Amino acid sequence: MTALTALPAWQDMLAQAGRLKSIDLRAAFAADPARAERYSLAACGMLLDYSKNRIDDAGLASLFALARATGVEARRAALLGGEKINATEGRAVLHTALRAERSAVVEVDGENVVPEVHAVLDRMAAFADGVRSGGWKGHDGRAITDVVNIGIGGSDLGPFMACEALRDYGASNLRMHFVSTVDGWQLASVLERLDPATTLFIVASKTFTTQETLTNARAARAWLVAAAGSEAAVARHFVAVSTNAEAVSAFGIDLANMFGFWNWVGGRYSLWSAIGLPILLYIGPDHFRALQAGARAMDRHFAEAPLERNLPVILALLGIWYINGMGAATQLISPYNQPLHRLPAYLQQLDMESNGKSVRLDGARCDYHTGPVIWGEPGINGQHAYYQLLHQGTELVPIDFIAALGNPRSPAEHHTILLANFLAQTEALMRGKNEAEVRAELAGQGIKGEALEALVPHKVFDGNRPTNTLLLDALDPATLGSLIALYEHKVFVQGAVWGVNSYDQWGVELGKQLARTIEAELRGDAPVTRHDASTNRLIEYARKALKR
Ligand code: G6Q
Repeated sequence: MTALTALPAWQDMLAQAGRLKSIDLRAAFAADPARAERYSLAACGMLLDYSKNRIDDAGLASLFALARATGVEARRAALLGGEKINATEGRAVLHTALRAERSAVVEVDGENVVPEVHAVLDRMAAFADGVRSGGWKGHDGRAITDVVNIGIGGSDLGPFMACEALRDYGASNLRMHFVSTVDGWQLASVLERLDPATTLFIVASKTFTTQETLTNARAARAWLVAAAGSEAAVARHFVAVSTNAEAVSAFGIDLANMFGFWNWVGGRYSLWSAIGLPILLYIGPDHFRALQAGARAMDRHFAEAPLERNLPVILALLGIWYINGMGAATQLISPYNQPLHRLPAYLQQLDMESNGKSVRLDGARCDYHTGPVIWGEPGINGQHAYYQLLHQGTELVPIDFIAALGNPRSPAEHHTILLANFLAQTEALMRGKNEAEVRAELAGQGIKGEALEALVPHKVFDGNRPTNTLLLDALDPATLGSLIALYEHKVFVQGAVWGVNSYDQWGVELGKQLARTIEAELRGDAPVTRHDASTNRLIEYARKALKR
């Protein structure tokens, strides 16, 4: 037994979940007219209705008791106080300091980091003003029309997601592009549409050693220099975002064009830092500040609201309820607003890289499940694709339904249909359709006898499929900031209960190490023998194609 599974609070939570696994939610709503109100919570420009979950007061109480027994509150204080809670890397975890007010004090090793955070933000804002107004000129004196962010993982997903989500706030004179993969197809397909003289590249890499990013950055620089006819053009068309000034300099980017951040910013938590430069360029400094203010509001809510009225805590505990108490292996993120189409991918990294761990901070192996598989697409497309499984499949899939009420660019005709579907799905998943209802419906269609009986089992919906409904007042910078921070803190709380380090990612290292060896073998001619038979053979097979 680990320190977690030995806890009476853990055992109690499991027992409660066992009791509520087969709750009849329809009956629960009928018996308690206040259920929806009691299990709803509004804060930071959003309403969470979590009443369509397999919960009751005693079940929830067991979850809050578990959070207290696992020291979530003390760990939250350690996170927000700048303690080095990323123990395996000896680092503080301070994305909250990146959005702290100018007057705030957040210390790392006895030093207040807030002034340097704001110094970089001010430089970013000044740079963005220049690019957005056309004051920053390309090498031939023309203004920038296209910005290409070259980065991967945490240096891509957040900025890409936020720029898409906030398209309604984007500068009309700037087009944003994101190049992440080392598949040269992606860079080529972006560059073929661009004019080098009006293109700005942001090379975004915390370490500035990431192979994919540097390979793309070198290719982009060669493309620019070939077109401009001079290396001097690099200074007008390349900026870097990194913690590694030496490597930025060695790459040939003037440090005057570098925006820094710090090792206490994790990649997947970095969009608030200089990694957010594409967002700031696109939506402008004021909207970027609003994005940060929204996150800060959620930070405050997370820090101050009692656990029982705390949005990230509730979302986190409901996740644990299904993963550990009811055997769910996945969590679907179902945003209905099209601009949120990259949110599932963003949350996939945030959650899976943070809590996809099987060893506890104390070094013991987890004897319980941790982070789920996060997946998703815009929900309305999902309805016409995989929702079949959600309604009638054998897997239990908890779902977060997310929609913004305000949607100025979508005509009322469209938005009403969108919201009707959004609301209908959570109702359908909760209430299902029982045999009696199916029989009555079929009879009403004139079907009877054997034909009716044969159809009945196929048309039954079990219901009791759990969903959270998150209604955003609007899809604006502040609410998006709050939404992102909500999930950041949700992931934190789950990691705290599970006792894992949510802030390292050693699991991405092994593949990178092996790729270096294989790259050399693909380029060479010697027989490949050092791997297993499968890998040896596949390398030689691929090598033949590369050499053709
Ligand atoms: C995020 C991860 C990872 C990282 C990328 C890019 O938490 O650490 O996704 O962001 O590997 O790393 P660089 O920014 O160093 O290029």
